[in-house]
Amino acid sequence: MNTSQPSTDTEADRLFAEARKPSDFRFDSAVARVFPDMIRRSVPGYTTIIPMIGVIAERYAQPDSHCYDLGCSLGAATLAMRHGISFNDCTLIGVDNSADMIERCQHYIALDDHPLPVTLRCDDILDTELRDASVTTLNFTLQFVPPSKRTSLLERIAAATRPGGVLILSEKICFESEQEQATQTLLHHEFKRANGYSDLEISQKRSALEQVLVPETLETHRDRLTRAGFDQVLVWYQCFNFVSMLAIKSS
Ligand code: GEK
Repeated sequence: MNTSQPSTDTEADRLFAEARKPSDFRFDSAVARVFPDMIRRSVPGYTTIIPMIGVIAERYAQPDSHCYDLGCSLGAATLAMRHGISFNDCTLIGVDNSADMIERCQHYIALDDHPLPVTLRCDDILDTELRDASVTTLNFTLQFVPPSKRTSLLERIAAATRPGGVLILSEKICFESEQEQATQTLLHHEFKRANGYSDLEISQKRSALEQVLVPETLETHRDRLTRAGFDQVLVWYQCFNFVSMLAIKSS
């Protein structure tokens, strides 16, 4: 399975290296340019989660169904799904509302020679049409959706999912216990330092994300997924304050 993105035309992430005026984080062209380096160095477990999305897609994709990657960015999870899905009549759709991301994503998809067609939509995942789904991925995307809109999105995904289908949901989480919150945050920052980010970069990025990325507890996610219509919710991966869940609709 070759799901790695070509790294030749991506830049190192130095976006927060110099002191800058505080402003909210946006998925613009500057972020799109450095995105593979940024996410690999910032999200513990990302490089494990991506190929496992391919493994999960292989197990749960159903013939003649739709598979979605919602908030696809440059298509890393889309490509993993493409390589995992073994039915050539599946329709694979990547959705992102950042035109800069979709433009670059198109390029990566074109460089990959797998025969399963990929449709990219520059669209808001809150409005985009979802139907007849077997595998849907939200890989670190729901955290950017305003909390008040998360329940209706998950209800729409569950309603669009066939019996036996799944949602893969990866998120940065927070913790009820202040002590655990502090320890997991510290370990995440150690991970970033080990990947070459300075204290200034870590603190400026943290401020930029404060209003934009809203983490919730694992319990909140489990409850919401169950209420939305999924029958089984399990955590298949956790590294510090980053988890990936599998929500399954019974056959
Ligand atoms: C990966 N899944 O590499 N509608 C559409 N797209 C959205 C919305 C929305 N409402 N909100 C945010 N996005 C990818 C990584 S990144 C995670 C996902 C991160 C998009 C946003 O434009 C961005 O491309 C993506 O969700 C989040 O596996 O940067 O930590």
